[in-house]
Amino acid sequence: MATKLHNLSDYNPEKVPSGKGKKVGIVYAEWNYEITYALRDGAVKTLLANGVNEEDITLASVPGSFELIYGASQMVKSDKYDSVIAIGCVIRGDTPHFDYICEGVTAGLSKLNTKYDTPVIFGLITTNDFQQAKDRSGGIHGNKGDECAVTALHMMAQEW
Ligand code: DLZ
Repeated sequence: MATKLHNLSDYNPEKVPSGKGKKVGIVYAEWNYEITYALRDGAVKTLLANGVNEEDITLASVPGSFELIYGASQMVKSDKYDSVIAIGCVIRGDTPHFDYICEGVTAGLSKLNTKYDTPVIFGLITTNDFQQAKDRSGGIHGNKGDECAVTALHMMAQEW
């Protein structure tokens, strides 16, 4: 029996708010760069397609996903951005620290969201193997970078 593939990044383009005039910081990890670059590029493409100006998108790289906390924190504290997207990829097979890194990044980014007014979007892919990460970074399950961009657009458009 054929398995129905589900694009996890599916969204209704008619319901995505414009990002015109909005400033977005994207911090991305170099670890598993084949994946994180594809996620970053997906996020940039979707932001541009929805009205964000190229000069209003700032990219910053950090060595690994754990450093996303620091990078996102610096971006948020700078007060230059309307939202910050944090992109990383942790693969279970690669590290016995898998759970520690995932929990650390999740807790660190969550804390920023409750402490500061700039929304931080969670773009950390956590998978069992490389193929699963490929499938979610422009493969059969879409691109989580697109999804992060759409999330950022919604969060920036909302009157809180
Ligand atoms: C050390 C490490 C390992 C083993 N695996 C990953 C990974 O799969 N994905 C990732 O983004 N980073 C990994 N890192 C690096 C850590 O995130 C961090 O850069 C180092 O522990 C230094 O703080």
